[in-house]
Amino acid sequence: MTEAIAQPVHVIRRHPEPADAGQRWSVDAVEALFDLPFNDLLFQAQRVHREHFQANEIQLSTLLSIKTGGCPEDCAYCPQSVHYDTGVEAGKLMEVEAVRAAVEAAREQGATRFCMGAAWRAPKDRDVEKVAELVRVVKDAGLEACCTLGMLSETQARTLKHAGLDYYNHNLDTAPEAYGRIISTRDYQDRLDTLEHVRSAGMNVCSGGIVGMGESRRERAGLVAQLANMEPYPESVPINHLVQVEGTPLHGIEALDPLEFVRTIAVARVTMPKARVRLSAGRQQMSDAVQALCFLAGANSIFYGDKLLTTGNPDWERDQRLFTKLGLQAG
Ligand code: SAM
Ligand code: DTB
Ligand code: SF4
Repeated sequence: MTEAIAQPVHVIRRHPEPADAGQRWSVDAVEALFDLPFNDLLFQAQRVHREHFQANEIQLSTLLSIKTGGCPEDCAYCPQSVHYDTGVEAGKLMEVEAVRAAVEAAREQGATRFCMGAAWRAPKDRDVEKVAELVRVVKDAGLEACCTLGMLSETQARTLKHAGLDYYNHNLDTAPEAYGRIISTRDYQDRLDTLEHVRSAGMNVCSGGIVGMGESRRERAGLVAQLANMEPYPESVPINHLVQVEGTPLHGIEALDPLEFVRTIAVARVTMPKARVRLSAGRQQMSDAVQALCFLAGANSIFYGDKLLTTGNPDWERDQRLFTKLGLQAG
């Protein structure tokens, strides 16, 4: 028997040990989780998952792009940036009644959270006032409300909280050392500042990243360590698989091994035991088997509905069939 196999599954500890260091994960410790034998990692993740959640329950969030395209940022993965020719047309902020109809449809299909995304670098104050009205529409329908609008000031975060916004999504996207290869128009600290404003306004934080952008395993570990070391770590952690869109700089790069994606989910689950880990973008390109492994690895939330922001997502019939096959229940 090799030494790696002989090790018990619980040998990976938080580092440095112990005292108040309980909340900190070194990149080395996170990378060591990634390096575990696959079965040991999944066993550990599944055990952590069952300690904190109903094993077969999954949370459903529906996305709506309320303001599409024309974004001045240069995020190399994104079809909505003005820097790339992807065929996505720039639109205006959606009207209240059209949003209300989408919220109703999502509720009828079983979603419990409605997430509104806008292709802004940062909203203007008058944009935030209009979005606050949309948040009230979501809350009146009895759903949890989430927004992702770009960078927020402290005042803007308070305005959205006051309107009833439950979650704000703002992703770190990748590890600090990989970030400069992906985005040049804002820096990592800007993202951390927005998350701080969201937190201090009293909202739940939704923050995660994208994998499959050509990053190394060490960099994936770096992203997870950044998230897990936030105090407190995010309530909701979307793990996106890059959707390669023609016209973006990342189109055509080598695809990530699906099992490495599953490992990323498992490592997020182990390091952030109480977070909702969301199997986010990329499901349309994934087999049922890979998605099943992601759920086994501790993912317990998905985007539900046939569209993400500008790209496709499995339609609800396909998802309902998957839930039936796996015995998963919406919660
Ligand atoms: N414009 C705002 C911002 O970037 O903060 C909010 C909307 S932006 C589209 C939200 C997130 O979607 C990004 O941070 C990124 O993580 C994710 N995303 C965008 N394009 C993607 C793609 N092609 N594949 C996977 N995730 C993507
Ligand atoms: C998140 O982490 N992923 C979602 C949501 N938050 C806003 C967005 C995925 C976008 C995928 C590409 C597109 O559809 O444009
Ligand atoms: Fe703009 Fe957001 Fe896309 Fe970046 S991810 S280009 S900020 S819409």
